[in-house]
Amino acid sequence: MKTLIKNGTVVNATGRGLADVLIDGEKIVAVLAPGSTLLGFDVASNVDRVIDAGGKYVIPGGIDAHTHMEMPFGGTQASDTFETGTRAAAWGGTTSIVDFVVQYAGEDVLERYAAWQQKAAGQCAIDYGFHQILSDVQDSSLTAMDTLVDEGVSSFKLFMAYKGVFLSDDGQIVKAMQRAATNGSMIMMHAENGSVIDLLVQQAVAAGNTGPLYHGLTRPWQAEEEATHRAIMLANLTGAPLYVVHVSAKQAVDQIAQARDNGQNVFGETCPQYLYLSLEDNLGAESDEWGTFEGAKWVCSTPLRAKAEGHQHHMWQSLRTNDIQMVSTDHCPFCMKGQKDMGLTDFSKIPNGIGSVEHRMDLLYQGVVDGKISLERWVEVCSTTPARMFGMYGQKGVIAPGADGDVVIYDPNGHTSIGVGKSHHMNMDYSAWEGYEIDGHVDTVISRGKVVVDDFAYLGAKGDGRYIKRGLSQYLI
Ligand code: DUC
Ligand code: ZN
Ligand code: ZN
Ligand code: ZN
Repeated sequence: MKTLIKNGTVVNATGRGLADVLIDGEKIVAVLAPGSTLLGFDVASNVDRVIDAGGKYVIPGGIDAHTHMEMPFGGTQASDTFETGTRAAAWGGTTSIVDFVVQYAGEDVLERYAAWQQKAAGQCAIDYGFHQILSDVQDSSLTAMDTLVDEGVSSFKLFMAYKGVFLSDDGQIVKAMQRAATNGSMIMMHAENGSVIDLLVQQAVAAGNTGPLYHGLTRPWQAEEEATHRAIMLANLTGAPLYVVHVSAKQAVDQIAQARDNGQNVFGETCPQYLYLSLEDNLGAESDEWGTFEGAKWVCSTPLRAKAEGHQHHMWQSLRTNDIQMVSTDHCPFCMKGQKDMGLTDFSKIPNGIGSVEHRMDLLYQGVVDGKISLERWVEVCSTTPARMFGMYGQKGVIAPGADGDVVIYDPNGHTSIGVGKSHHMNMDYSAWEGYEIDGHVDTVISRGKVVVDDFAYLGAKGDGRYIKRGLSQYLI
C-alpha cells in the first residue's frame, strides 16, 4: 500500500515546510517538494491512496514515554488495559507509548518482564516499548538490567518514595546507577522524599485532615526538591545519566537546570497536569455530585502545586528553554466509582493517578496557540525528544525517509471539546480534563502506514501495535 499525503505543512523539531510525504508499506520513503515527480513519475497518480492535508500540519506521531496501562497499584489496577489505553492514545495522535514493567519489592525482575510482554502482546493499537521499574534493588536485579538492555529495555525507574512497595534506599539506588553507568542505560527517578511524606501523611490523618486536598499538602515541594537534588548527586557520583520523571515543583526544575549547566546528563519530564492544573483543583466543588471529594479526580504523585507559588508559569518557560526536555502523561487512570472512592474517608487510600494519554498532543498544541511554545517545540517535546531520549530516533520521532510511517495530520482550524461524551475514549468514568476546549484537532492518524483514525472514525484494531526494541539513549551529552 502506497500513500501520498499531499499539500500539508510538514513540521519536524528542526523546522517546517510545505511538502508531500510518501509512505510505502510501513515506512516513509520520501519527503518531496509539493507536486513533484519521482524518477519522472507523477507520484500522486502512482499511489493507492492520496490524502489531502492542505492547510494542515503533518507531524511525526506522538510518543508518550510514561504510561501505566493496567498497572496494579494502590490496592486496585489502572482502569485502562493495553487495549483501551492504546486505542485512546491513537485517538489523540499518539502512535507509540513506553509503559512500565512493574517489579514490586521481593519479586523477580525477569519474570515480571516476561509477564508484561504477555499482557501487552496482541492487545495494543499502537507500537509500545517498556521501561523496567526496579524496587528494593537486589544483586540479582543488576544482572537482569544487562539482560533487559539486550531486550530493548534500556531505562530503569527507581523510587525514592512508597516504602515497602517501590522504595529503594540510597545505597540501592547507587548500585543500580553504577550498573547503568557501565551498561549505558538510563536511570529514571521518582524523586520525592518518601519518609518525610509518610510522616506528614500520618500526622494529617491523625489530626482528622482526611480530604483530597491533604494529598498535595503532605507532599510539599521541599520533598520533591530535596529528592531531586539527592538523585542528581548520586548520579554525579556514579556517572549514570538521570531522567527525573513527572517534575511538578519549580524548585526541582531549578535543580535539574543547574545540573545541566554543570554538564551532567540530567533530564526532566513534565506532564500536562503540571502545565494546566493546580493544588486548588484538589479542593473539589461543593456543587459536584462528589462534593469536595471531587478533588480526588486530580490526586496524583508528584502532586499538583499551589497556583500562587508560580510552578505552572515556570514549567512552561522551562519547557521553552529546554531546562525541561519533554512531556509525557504518567497516564495512570482510575475511575471515581469503585477506585478513587476507596479514599472517601482517608485521602491516603485514594489511588494516585490521572488519565491523559488521549489528550497530551491537543493540550500541548494549545500551548502553541497560546504563544507558550513554538510549533516545532511542540513536535520536539511530544515526539522527537522522547524518541531520542529513549533510543527510538530515526525509526520514530521524525518525518524523514526511513522512519516508520507514524504520521498525524493535525488541523489548526479544527476544534476539540474534551470531556465524557465528547472527546473521551479512555476507560474512566470521568475526565480530568472535562470542559477543556482545544483550538485544533487530530484529523488523521497513521500508524506504520495504516490509517487508524480518520476524522471521527477509528479504523485500527487490537494487535496493530508492535513491540519496540529500543536502543540506548541518543540524547546524552
Ligand atoms: N504517580 C502516580 O500518580 N501514579 C502512578 C505512580 C506514580 O508515581
Ligand atoms: Zn512516579
Ligand atoms: Zn508513573
Ligand atoms: Zn477535523
